[in-house]
Amino acid sequence: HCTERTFVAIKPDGVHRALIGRTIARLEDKGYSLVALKLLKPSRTLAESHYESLRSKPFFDNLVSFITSGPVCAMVWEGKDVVAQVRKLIGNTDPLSSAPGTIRGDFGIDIGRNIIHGSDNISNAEREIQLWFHSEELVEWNPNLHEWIYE
Ligand code: YYY
Ligand code: MG
Repeated sequence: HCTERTFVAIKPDGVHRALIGRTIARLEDKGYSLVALKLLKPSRTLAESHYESLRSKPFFDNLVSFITSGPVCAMVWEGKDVVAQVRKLIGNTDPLSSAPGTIRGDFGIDIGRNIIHGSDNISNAEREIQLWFHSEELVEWNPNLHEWIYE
């Protein structure tokens, strides 16, 4: 089966607002499988490397302070087209533009409190998974539902 993987993180606002369960349910409902999961307070080094491409942006320091305030629920999800599909389920970066039915469209208002992160392409997904997880933390398993989700 397809083993494309993506990195997803429920940010501190999503954790404080008790949205972990509902967020996970949406990805499970779609048919994706969880490969790894942990709750942590990310270090500044981790948060800065995670968002390194945004280092020059005016919102970078606020973003890093916010993410390091924790807790963050870090996850790896697996399945066909999971990187692009999770981005669709999450919705546009600014909740003003994210469609109702998406996680950010349904649960967020401000861009700096948009609940959840999902990798934006396959190579960033690989980079972020390596950054947040040790390889032993990634669990290989074959969900029994697969024959009913994939043709
Ligand atoms: O990938 P995504 O999270 O949708 O957006 P990015 O452009 O990678 O920005 C990461 C993160 O930064 C975004 O989720 C919120 C925050 N941010 C912000 O606070 N203000 C902006 N103008 C743009 C992004
Ligand atoms: Mg991004």
